[in-house]
Amino acid sequence: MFVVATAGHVDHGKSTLVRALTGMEPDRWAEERRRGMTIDLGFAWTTLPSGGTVAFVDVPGHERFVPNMLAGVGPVPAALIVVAADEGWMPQSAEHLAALDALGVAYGLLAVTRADLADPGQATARARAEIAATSLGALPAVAVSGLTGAGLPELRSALDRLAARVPAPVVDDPVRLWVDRSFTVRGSGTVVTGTLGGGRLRVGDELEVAGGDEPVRVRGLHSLGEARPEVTAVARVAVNLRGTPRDRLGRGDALLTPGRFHSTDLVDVRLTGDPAADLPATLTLHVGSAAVPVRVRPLGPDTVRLRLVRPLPLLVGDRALLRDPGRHHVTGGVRVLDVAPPPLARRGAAAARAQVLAELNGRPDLAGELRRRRLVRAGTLLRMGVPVHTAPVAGDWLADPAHWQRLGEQVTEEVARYAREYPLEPGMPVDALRQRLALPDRVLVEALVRPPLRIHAGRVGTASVDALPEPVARAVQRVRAEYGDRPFRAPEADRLVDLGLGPREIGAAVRAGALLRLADNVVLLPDALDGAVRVLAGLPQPFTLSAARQALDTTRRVAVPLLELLDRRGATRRLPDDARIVVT
Ligand SMILES: Nc1nc2c(ncn2[C@@H]2O[C@H](COP(=O)(O)OP(=O)(O)OP(=O)(O)O)[C@@H](O)[C@H]2O)c(=O)[nH]1
Ligand SMILES: [Mg+2]
Repeated sequence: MFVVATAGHVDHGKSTLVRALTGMEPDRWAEERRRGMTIDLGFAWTTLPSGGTVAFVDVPGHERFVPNMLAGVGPVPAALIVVAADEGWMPQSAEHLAALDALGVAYGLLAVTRADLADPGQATARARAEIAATSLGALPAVAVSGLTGAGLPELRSALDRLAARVPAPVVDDPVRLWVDRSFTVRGSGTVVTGTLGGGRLRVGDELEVAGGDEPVRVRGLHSLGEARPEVTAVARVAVNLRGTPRDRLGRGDALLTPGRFHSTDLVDVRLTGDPAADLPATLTLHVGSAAVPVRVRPLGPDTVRLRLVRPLPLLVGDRALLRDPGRHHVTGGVRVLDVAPPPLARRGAAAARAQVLAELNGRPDLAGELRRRRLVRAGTLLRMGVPVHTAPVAGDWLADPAHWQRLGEQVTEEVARYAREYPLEPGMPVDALRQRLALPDRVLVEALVRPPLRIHAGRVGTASVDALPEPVARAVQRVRAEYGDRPFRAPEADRLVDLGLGPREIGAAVRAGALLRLADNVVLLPDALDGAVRVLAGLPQPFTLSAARQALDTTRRVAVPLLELLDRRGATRRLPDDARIVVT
């Protein structure tokens, strides 16, 4: 289906033309028919000579109803610009064209109506000149009369040619259906309508409502007045929703593919067209069928930050427009550059941000996003509209390659520094390392630890036992063989010498997590700590040093530093009378 929105000044014959082409009444309301004026959007469709279908979104031309007009054209990729031969170019001809230009609409057709009342030549020439300067470029023009029907066959053929030029939508895209109308049908519940610009909808689909937290389910679909099991973009569609309260949804809301959009109230954008130097501080942002007041903070020469009064599901690259409702004036177009911009708290942050934005063009750019965000979840980028085609470094985390390499180097440095500061400990706790590197997720630490580093019992050590120099590994094995059944007896100093375990060898074994150093020349096997806690927990609490020594079957030389280490680890607590308890 080809969807086209009308545009043009009040009374120039838009609805008459749609009626003449389709035989349907676009002015749905009695008040519209009584006043002979379109107030809100109208919908009609017909078959073209090629056999294809064209659906019209007919908009009001009166200046008071420009917001309604914008809700209609927002999601529509093509425009039928209507100018009356007898009246020529008028203020809302210009304002509607400015809106189409701001939204970047690139496909259109000019219909010069009421050609039975005046020669269409002058109106055509002026309109074509005005339009040529916009995103629509040079447009084909057809002179018509809605009254006599003159020119309608030519217009139908021109619509066919236009439909053939409009690029095919991406049907795998996630759905973002901007609601332009909602009503209730007795017995069926809530129905919303909109122009489906990409993706497909099926009966039974689960969708999200932007800003809502409960999913909704598609109970039925209609397109062109018929029930359908599935509707593929581009299409006008009516969606019957299950379990949705009637007043929950209205114009400006959006139905979304779950998990694919993130609603944001802060965006950095580029102004398109001729941005005024003195932009008002508050304007209305029109995007899709939504209209939301925004506060404008200028950043660079053509970039601003917008704070929305209510969040919208926006993507990088979205086109939107800013309008000054007080002055009835389209201020300009915007292209969304960033939907999750950093706060500007520090001095100079705004100027630095302006420099970053100067480099952005609104085309989703994975490498650039990674460079700026350094670490980001794949799902977060997807919800910004940035396609992800690189493998995550851990979990669903993506990393800027240079940053990731720096982090890897920092891991080595931090673990070595920790080993120097706490030589008695078998490595740096993973969480301490995570905090030190300010990493948001533990899986990132785990992915950054590479041989010869390894994680053992929640700590990152500089080497594994296997990586110990051969003589040291052998000496550790012998300690294990000799002391395995007396885990709290430490080898005496001369026995350590016999085993070849001098201070350097012990240091290496400790860093590898193969030995636990309690004091100079006092080492135990690393699992002794847990064993000691188990034994001590079996004592009547609190217990004295002497009771602990006996229970552990060891000497003061081991018991004193062992208990002190357990105190530091929080496994035991020393009471004022020097007795201790096991902390459970
Ligand atoms: N003679 C003549 N009259 C026309 C033609 N097209 C529209 N009209 C008349 O012009 C008036 C306005 O037509 P509409 O179709 O309502 O105009 P519109 O552009 O839809 O107006 P809004 O929706 O209010 O912006 C009506 O009285 C129509 O009968 C035409 O081709 N020839
Ligand atoms: Mg009308």
